[in-house]
Formats: sequence, C-alpha cells, structure tokens
Amino acid sequence: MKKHSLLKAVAAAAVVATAVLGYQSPEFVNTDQVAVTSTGDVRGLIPAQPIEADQDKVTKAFKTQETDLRTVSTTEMADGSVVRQQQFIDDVPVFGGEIIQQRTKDGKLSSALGKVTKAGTDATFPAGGEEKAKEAATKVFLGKATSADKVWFDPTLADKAGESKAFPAYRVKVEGGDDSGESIVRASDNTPVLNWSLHNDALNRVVCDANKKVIDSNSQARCGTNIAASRAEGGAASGVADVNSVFGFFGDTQTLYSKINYDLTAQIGVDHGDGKGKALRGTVRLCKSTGCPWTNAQWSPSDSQMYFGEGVSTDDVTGHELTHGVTGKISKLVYSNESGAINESLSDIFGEFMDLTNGSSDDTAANRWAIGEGSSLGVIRSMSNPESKKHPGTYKGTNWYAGTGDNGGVHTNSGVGNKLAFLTVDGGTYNSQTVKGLGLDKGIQLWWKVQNLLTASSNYADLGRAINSGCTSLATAGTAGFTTADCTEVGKAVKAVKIG
Ligand SMILES: [Ca+2]
Ligand SMILES: [Ca+2]
Ligand SMILES: [Zn+2]
Repeated sequence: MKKHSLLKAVAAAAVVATAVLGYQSPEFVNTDQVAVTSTGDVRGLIPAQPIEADQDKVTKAFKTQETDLRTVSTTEMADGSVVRQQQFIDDVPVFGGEIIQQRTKDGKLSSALGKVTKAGTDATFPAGGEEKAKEAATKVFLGKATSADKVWFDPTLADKAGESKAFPAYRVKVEGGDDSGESIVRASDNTPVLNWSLHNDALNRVVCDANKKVIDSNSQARCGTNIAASRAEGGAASGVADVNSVFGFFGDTQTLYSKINYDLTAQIGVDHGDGKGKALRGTVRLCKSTGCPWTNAQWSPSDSQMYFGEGVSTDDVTGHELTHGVTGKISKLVYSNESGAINESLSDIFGEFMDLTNGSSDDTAANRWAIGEGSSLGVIRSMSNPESKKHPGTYKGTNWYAGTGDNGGVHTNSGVGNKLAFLTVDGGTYNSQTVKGLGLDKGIQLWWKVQNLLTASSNYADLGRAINSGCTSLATAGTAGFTTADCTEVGKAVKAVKIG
C-alpha cells in the first residue's frame, strides 16, 4: 500500500479496507467512523458493546477466528484504558498484527483499531534459521546481532503492496554501533525485507566537550550555551572518545525507554538555545579545582542535562544519570534517606538494564549487575552482591547506613533496592528465600510500573507494596506475559530483602 496524504487517504479508505486489508466485517463498518492515520492505515471503529461480548465482536470484525489474539498490555488513561492485542499463528507473533481496544472507565469497548493478517502460508521455520538471519541483518546495520525472533510477516501490514498472507521470517536486532537497527529477514531465502533504525526521529542528542577546563559550577558548562556542541544528532563523530561514547549511550538509553513507550528526549530533553532544539544533552571532560579529571558524573535538574568527568562515561553510568531525570518527572522521589536510596536504586536499575541490553563488547557474565565497570572509577557497586562493596542487601541489615552523610546514605542503602531488582530478574537464594527470576523483559516492565507507583516520600515499605501491587496488576492484565506465579516470586524477593 502506497503512502497517501491524509486527504487522499480519506477518499480511498473504504476501498482499501475491503480490497487490500480485508479485515473488517461490514456489519461493524460505518464509513462515518472510519479513521485514517497520516500513513493511510485504515482502522475500523466498533460501537460500544457490553464487555462480555467485546472480544467476540473484535475477533469477528477482524476475521481472526483461525489465529489467536492475545492481550499484551493494558494502559490506564485519563478516559479509561487501552488494551493492546497481538495476533499469533501457532504461538508465533504476526509482525504488525495488532489490535488496540479502547475501553471506557466502566470497561466497555469503545473502539477497536488495528490491522491483522488474513492467513499464514504452509511454509515452516527452517532449523537453524536464526543464525542465517542474524548474518543477513549485520550486512544492513553495523553492530552485533543480539536477537533473532520468529515472526510471521505479511507485507501488507508494513504498508507494502500484495496479497494479505504471512510467511515465516525472523525479526533481528543489531545493536552496539551508531546505526543500530532491526531487520525482518525472510526465512526462505534470508533476504532482509524490512529494515528500520532503532534511533528513531524523536531522538536528539547534543554532546559538548569541556576539554578539561576547570569549571567548578556545572551551570557554567551548559551544553549549547556556555560550550558549543562537539557532536550533534546527524553530525560527524567527534575526535574525543568521551563525546562519542556518551552520544552512543544517550541513544542506547532512549532505546531502553522506548521499550516502555517513554520518549526520553521529549520527556527530559532540553533546548539550550543553540538552534539544535530539545535534546538529550551532556558536557564531558569537566575538571574541578578539587581535581582533574573530576571523578564523577551528575544529572543537573536545574540545567536538565548531564555533566561528566573524563573516563566515567560508561553505559550504566549514563543510563543512571538520565534515569535521575526520569525519576524527577515521574515518582519525584526525594533525594534523602530511604526515598533517596530508592531514587539512587532506580537509577542503578535502569542504568544497568540499559547496560545489559545495549550489546556492548563488555557485556560479560562477570560484569552482570556491576555498576561502573570500564570506568576510571572501576566497579563502584554490585547489585547482585551489595555486601561485596560494603553496602546492605537487606533492609536495616549488615552495612545499613544510619548516619546523616551522603543525604542519609543514598549511595549505600540503595543496595537493598538493587538486590531486589537483581532477585526479581535473575533470581537466587537470599535470607532463606529462593526466588525464580522473571528475566529482563519482564523486569523492565515491572520496574517501570514501580517507578509509576512510587511517590516523592516513598520508603522501602512502600516500595515493597508497590512492586507487589504493580506485579498483580500486570498479571491481571496479562501484560508482557506476567502471571500470578511471577508475582509469587516477586513476593519472595520482597521478603528476602525484608521490606515486606
Ligand atoms: Ca553494556
Ligand atoms: Ca554495568
Ligand atoms: Zn545517582
């Protein structure tokens, strides 16, 4: 299907709906209610129905009786909720085969939008096809192929012409290079049939180089006002390694947050008036009169940007600092005592989630859950074993800091939240509790929910309640495959670190 201008697409809508996509049952299509996106996708709207009949109506309208529609997420909105469903054939997802239901506050279906494939082919997935698909994708994007997942691919669902029929393919992710991206590789001949960059248009990055100048007040080193850009989105690489590494890690952090539909640049970016717009901004290679290089990194809420000393700009440290910006927007956890320790912990958690998923060459088993590896500081914290760095893993247990230094030990007592994150993702035995880990994909969803359920004054008991309740909600909704059994494990992890 060709791209239309919005006006032309409206006129063509009814024809396209039946002739090309063919997913709508006429009984539910009212031409007055056909919505068309700017890319010309046609979406049928279904009038409100009682909830018990809703799924039947959707299945019928989209003619998906022979395939499965599975609910993958439910998001509460001001006006009700949004239920996202994914089409499956033989337990394999159909790329782009998704239906979005809008439900009212009392749970009634108000609309169903989306596209599904009409049929799969008889073709099967070849043995060992993943490896060949990875090879093909790394000829499209530079970097390391980090995953290859089976998908059914129907070209008409990706705005391409042809018959609505799905064939076996692999969705391959290539990361670690500046041009990270994803490819759909056809299984029958290993041809990449669709490619897209993981650095989407929304991403805007500007990195400035202080070039080891002594600047004691960070706000005198603002990127775009006091110091000009050394590297900006779409521009050439810098000759300074720290500039390029921060630039790349900004992109990796945007990618991590895009997994939870959070546009980092839009949410925490800033325009410093240099004509480069709202961007994730950072100044690297700062020196202080107390030392050069400055051996720290910082998110400045007042400047909405990051500051780094030379050599501390690793992936996890960058993700850590940017997450302070996110926390400042969502839970707004106060940076002292227990709420400050949880604030610090969320930064370590999302920083390490980014580190673990960005495909960098140092993603070894030994570095898993270490914070700061590869930096001039070395490993400063261990999330899997906080005690090894003299931090507590147990609430008010060994190494718990009860003094007033460091805002009440925020960089020490964060060990409890860090240990909890480690247990929820990887599992393990701690304080006589044996926890089965949920894996990273669920971990990212779960901890994002936690970020959204905490308040400025949350303490560790609140964190225990939030993570249990957040998990229950995810399991009830079936989001990202969460089950009540998963929540039993989360409950054990909460008990293990003694916050519930
Ligand atoms: Ca990494
Ligand atoms: Ca790390
Ligand atoms: Zn921090």
